[in-house]
Order: sequence, then C-alpha cells, then structure tokens
Amino acid sequence: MKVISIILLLAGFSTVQLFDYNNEGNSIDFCGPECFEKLKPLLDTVVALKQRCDEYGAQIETLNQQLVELRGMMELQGKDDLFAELKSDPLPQDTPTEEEPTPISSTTPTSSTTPRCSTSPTYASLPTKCASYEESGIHQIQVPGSEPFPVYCEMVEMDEPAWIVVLKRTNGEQQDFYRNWTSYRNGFGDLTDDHFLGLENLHSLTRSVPYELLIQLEDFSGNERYALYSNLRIGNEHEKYKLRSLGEYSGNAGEAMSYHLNNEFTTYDRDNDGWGKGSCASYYGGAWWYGWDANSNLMGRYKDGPQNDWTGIWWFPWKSYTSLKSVKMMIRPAYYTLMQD
Ligand SMILES: [Ca+2]
Repeated sequence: MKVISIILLLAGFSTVQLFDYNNEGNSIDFCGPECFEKLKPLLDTVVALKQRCDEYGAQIETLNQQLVELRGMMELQGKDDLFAELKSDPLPQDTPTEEEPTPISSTTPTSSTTPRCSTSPTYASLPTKCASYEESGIHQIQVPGSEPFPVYCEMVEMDEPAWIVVLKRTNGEQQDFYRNWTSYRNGFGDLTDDHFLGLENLHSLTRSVPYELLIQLEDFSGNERYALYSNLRIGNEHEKYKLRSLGEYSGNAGEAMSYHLNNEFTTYDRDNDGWGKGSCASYYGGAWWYGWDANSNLMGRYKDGPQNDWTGIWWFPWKSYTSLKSVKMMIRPAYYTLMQD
C-alpha cells in the first residue's frame, strides 16, 4: 500500500518534500520542484483551512469558558432565590382564597412560638414548611392547593431549618399502628407523641418541591443510627401512594428503603404488595410500601424489648428483625442541604 506523507517545514512552508514508499518500505523521491509549483495552490488552501480551524478552535474554547461562567452564575442565582424563599413565608400572593382569612381556632393545637413574619396566622399567610418557625412544636402549614393542617416541627440542629415529623414511634402505650387504609391516608395519633402524619399530607408536601427524608433509629441499648434520603416523593391516592422517589442515600443505619422504591402502600385491608399468596401488612403486622418482601418495617407493632420478631419495628441492614425502641421519619425541603453542597 502506498502512503503519501506531506511534511510542511518552517519558513512559510518554503520547502516541501513529497515521498512515496517502495515495496521494501524505503522512501523514494516522488515529486520534485516542478511538482511542488503545481501543488502549491493546493497547499496554500490547506494552510488557509488550517488557520481557520485554529481560529474556530479558539472561539469554541472562549465560548466554553463563557458557558461555564454562565452555569455558575445560574447556580448561584438559583441558590440565592432558594435561600430567600426558605427564609420567608412562601405562599404566593396570588394563591386563591375562597373564604375571608380565618384565624386558626382556639381549639387548634398551637405552640408558644409564632411565625417570624406573622402576628395572626391566616390561611393566606401560613407557611408551607417548618423552616419558617424557630422552635420545635405544633404549627399550621399549608401547601398551595391544599387545606392547612397541623404538623410537629422539630429542630434537630439549632442552626438548621426544622423538620416536619412524619412518623414517630416511641412507645406502644397510646397508638396502635396496625390500622386500615383510611387511617393511614388521613393520619392518626398525637402530634406531640406517637403519630403518623398521613399519606395524603405526605403526598401534598412532596409533590410541591423536592423533600429530603431523615430517618432516626434507636435500639433498646441506646444506640442510634440514621438514614438520609435526598429526594422523597409519594404518589397520590390513585397511585396508591406509591413510593415514587427516594434520591440518594447517606447515613450509618444501612440502606433499607430502596427495596421499597416504586412499591404501593399496603395496609391490612388494602393489599397492594407484590406477594401473591398473602398480605405483607398482615404478615409483618404493620403497613408499609411492601413489595414481594420487606427490608424495613417502621410501622410494625411496638415491642417492649429487643425481640427477634418480624411483626415488630425493624430496619434489616442494622438489626435484622430485632425490634427497635424508637424511630422517627422527618422531612423538609431539600433546599438547605443543596445550599451546603
Ligand atoms: Ca399480597
């Protein structure tokens, strides 16, 4: 096979050598000065094209740098907006209110604290999240498009936004968690004690903005673990409150939720699990996003000690089926963690 090599030398390509190769691989003269004169216009064109390519390359590099800078500005701007929204009462002013603003009744649970920017909470001024409150306690929040509802806001770190407590299990004295679909849809329990916020509220909250999920676990020896998920999302009732998203896991409890991802919620009277021969809710004594099996069971029956019983409250990667003493599931908008990255 013949190969033609063109070597462009210094001084404006004043000297050009063209070579060919014989069958033994040795180079031989192929084109002399006369040939060069004929090929020079072609070579000039090649040189001009090369210069234009270099210019385009420089322009592309410049545009890439500008793109990187713009992306950085957009990210900073986005974080500034999120931070401002996080620090303020966020209900849009154009949120429709069919009724005159109505003060929360005196029978509604309240705490000793009030929102920073509100002296008389009304439907039109209710915060959408616990971050607007500065102390732990029961507060009213409202998601645009939904009725207000009370939640327990918990400050885990004093310099961080509070969390909404979704599930709290600390004892077996007051609340039975082996409940039906309606009960889990609407929520139950005492917000200051063991309770579940309700699947409908959980859906309303997590559909509005990205929420992170913090799960705290404690065994009967006082050891504590946690699991943090970056993006929790729960489907609506038509979707049987499917566990639609978890995001990324971090923590020291072990990862025990991803098994349940995309599973629908199951109670003893609504079998939506993947086990064809029975109900996981009945088998595990609780309610959860069961699949064919389970890898966690935080709504199981409360046990008075560290029993090896799969109907209890357990987190398999940490303690297998051994019952836990207390568990909490809490959520808050993922803004804060995003701003720390
Ligand atoms: Ca089943």
